[in-house]
Amino acid sequence: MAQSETVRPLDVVIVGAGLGGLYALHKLRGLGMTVRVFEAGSGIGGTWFWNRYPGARCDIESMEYSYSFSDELQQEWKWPERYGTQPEILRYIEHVADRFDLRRDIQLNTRIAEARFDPDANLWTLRTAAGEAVQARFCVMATGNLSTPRVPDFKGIHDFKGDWYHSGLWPADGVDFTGKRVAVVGTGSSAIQMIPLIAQQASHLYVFQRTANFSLPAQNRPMDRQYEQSFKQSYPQRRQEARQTGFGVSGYPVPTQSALEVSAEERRQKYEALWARGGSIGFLSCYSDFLVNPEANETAAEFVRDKIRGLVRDPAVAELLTPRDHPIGTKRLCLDSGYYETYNRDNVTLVDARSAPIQEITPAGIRTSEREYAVDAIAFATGFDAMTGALREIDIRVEGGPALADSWQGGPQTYLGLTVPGFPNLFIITGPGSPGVKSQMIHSIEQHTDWVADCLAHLRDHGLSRIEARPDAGEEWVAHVNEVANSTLYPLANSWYVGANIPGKPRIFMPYVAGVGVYRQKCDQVAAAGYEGFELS
Ligand code: N01
Repeated sequence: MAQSETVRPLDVVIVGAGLGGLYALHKLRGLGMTVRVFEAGSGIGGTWFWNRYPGARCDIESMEYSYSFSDELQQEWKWPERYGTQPEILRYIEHVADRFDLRRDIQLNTRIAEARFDPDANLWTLRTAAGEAVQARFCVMATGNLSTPRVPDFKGIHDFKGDWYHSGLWPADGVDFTGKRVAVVGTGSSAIQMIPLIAQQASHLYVFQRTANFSLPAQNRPMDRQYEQSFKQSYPQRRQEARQTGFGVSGYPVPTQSALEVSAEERRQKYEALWARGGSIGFLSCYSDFLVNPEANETAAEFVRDKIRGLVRDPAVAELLTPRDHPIGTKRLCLDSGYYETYNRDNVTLVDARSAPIQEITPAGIRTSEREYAVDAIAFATGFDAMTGALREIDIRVEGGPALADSWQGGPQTYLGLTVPGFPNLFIITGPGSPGVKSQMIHSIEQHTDWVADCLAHLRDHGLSRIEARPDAGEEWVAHVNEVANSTLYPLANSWYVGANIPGKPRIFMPYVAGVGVYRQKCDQVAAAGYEGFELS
């Protein structure tokens, strides 16, 4: 049900019905605002709707990776495992939508193609790909950071006689690889999760690895009910604690000790304990200089390399799987369940796509510069046009002005990662320039949305209808984001954080990595100072 332009404008239009869009709908509706959500997919859930590949699972523990806004919700929901699987998280999201009666304001199967701001009327008009229009005073982009899947532009892909898939566009009914010769292209988080499971079905699995990645054991297990109960009892303190951390996860305070202050034996014991505990946040939060000092970082990198050598029987395969081109943690750390051990199977071959790159897809399979691999199916786990892809796909502009995509040619320009100078009344949830992707996402979604809601309530209470980030505030913020990133090891990695996986994308480190606690303080200070850095009218 789209509105015609003559219908009374909404207060807020939200693009995207993932975890971000759903919470924004709930929160803004709670302020008495008229809100409508447009979602391209045929169902809600965003990331968890699209990424249905085998083994898809969250890498943050379920007890943390959940909404905190309703204590009833977090008390009543029962997570069956330590880490949520894709179907389980989607079931949770569906439950939230029903429990808070969200569906009546969500329009599915509707891709937003265009957003125009009329500076005289202070109104956004959004147009769907089907040409319908809706008007709203404010627009919230909850379009996600990993929502524009990227299949490399391989020659011959359309002539491939078998079936091919992308991890982020996986068929809802699943894929049966039993008895098939399968290729997985990529060795990022998605590939590392799907490879052990596909290996169990395929007659032969070829993994095309261009860059070896660090992966840590998830140590997944059924939920310990006593642990769950004690977690639920301490939720208020846990959530509060998470807000002051680096990554938005409780139990991992900002570290103060240097890795180089302690003996090699003490470090090794700590890394062993973290390995046994499972998860990535423990490593990322273990020492103050882990992500800052190459020497400190190398101690952990070498520990993990040793583990790889211990897990993979064939020394040549182990060597190929050993990452050496980036400090550990500067690319998203992968979590796995039996990833390295999978290479001990007779039906699995690791293909070095660095020394012999993929040249083309043939009707029968994949040809590298060395030889052709005949396969029946290809799973591309080749990532996303991250952080800016979904926003750039929408033609967003102020009437008569440049498109957002054009004004971001040199990299995303935001103020606080929440707003864009030159684009009034537009908000982004977990956007570039915010800590979103470097945090427990639901934590950041809630913090960003709460900030936006407070801002809209402030405007309403003061009889204002427009907010716009000042250009100088945006420039200072982007410089600050870069300065913080450049004081760390993050920019050394060719990651999607710097857009390295998209040819031609400017190399800018996009997330804000001062930690969610510091970021929250900055956002709160801006609001407390009467929305410093913004023009309000
Ligand atoms: O994508 P990626 P992803 N030839 O960009 C390779 C989140 N996530 O979908 O490194 C050969 O990390 C590419 O190689 P290289 C998480 O934040 C979370 O796996 O560019 N290979 C790389 O190996 C994650 O970081 C979870 O040399 C090519 C891979 O494809 C983010 O999503 C699970 C190639 C892409 O890796 C993205 O992860 C899944 C080519 N032409 C995802 N082009 C959890 O919560 C690309 N590659 C656990």
